[in-house]
Amino acid sequence: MRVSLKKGDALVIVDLQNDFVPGGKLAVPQGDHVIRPVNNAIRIFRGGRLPIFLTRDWHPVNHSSFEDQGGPWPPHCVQDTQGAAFASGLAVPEDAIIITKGVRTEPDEYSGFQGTDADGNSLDERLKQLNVTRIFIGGLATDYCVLNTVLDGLMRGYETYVLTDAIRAVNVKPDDGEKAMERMVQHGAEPTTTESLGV
Ligand code: VGL
Ligand code: ZN
Repeated sequence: MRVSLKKGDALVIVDLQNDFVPGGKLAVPQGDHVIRPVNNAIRIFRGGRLPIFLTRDWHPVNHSSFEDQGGPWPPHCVQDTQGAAFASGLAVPEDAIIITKGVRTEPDEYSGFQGTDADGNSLDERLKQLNVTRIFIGGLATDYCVLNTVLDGLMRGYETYVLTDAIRAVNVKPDDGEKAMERMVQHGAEPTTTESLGV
């Protein structure tokens, strides 16, 4: 089914950073496969002069989610390292709004709605300033930051679309990604693909 983009729509790309793609510290299997569809979505949103948000995981070296601090993950996305930079090949628009999260030692922040822009505005504040009512979400990882960003978006009343060709799961348990997708849909998310988008 085609989705016609219009004023009030925004693209939100979650944590598409070097450490989450193969070769990175916390590589999501096939995480690099989302770069092409995400770039496709970026091109379409740019064509429609619609806002583009990029969230990033941006941890201090002693973040509470790291194994050496008793957390579940190997150290990843440490502030100002190459691993925390946006994935090579991602077509980051100059005017993209960067939302940074996980900056404090704790707690863990899986949702883009817990992050802020360079001026300290939250994602929700920025979306409201731009009169956004529908958000289109892609990025990494399906079973963590994408899941939590989508659920928060729905809870805050945004019509929320999941770009299924532009997400991949960590799958600590093999069906985590599938279960995350089911949860998002149960809460009202609408699955679509970058190929279905047009302005
Ligand atoms: C993420 C694990 C730890 C994510 C971030 O972006 O999905 N996952 N930190
Ligand atoms: Zn993290």
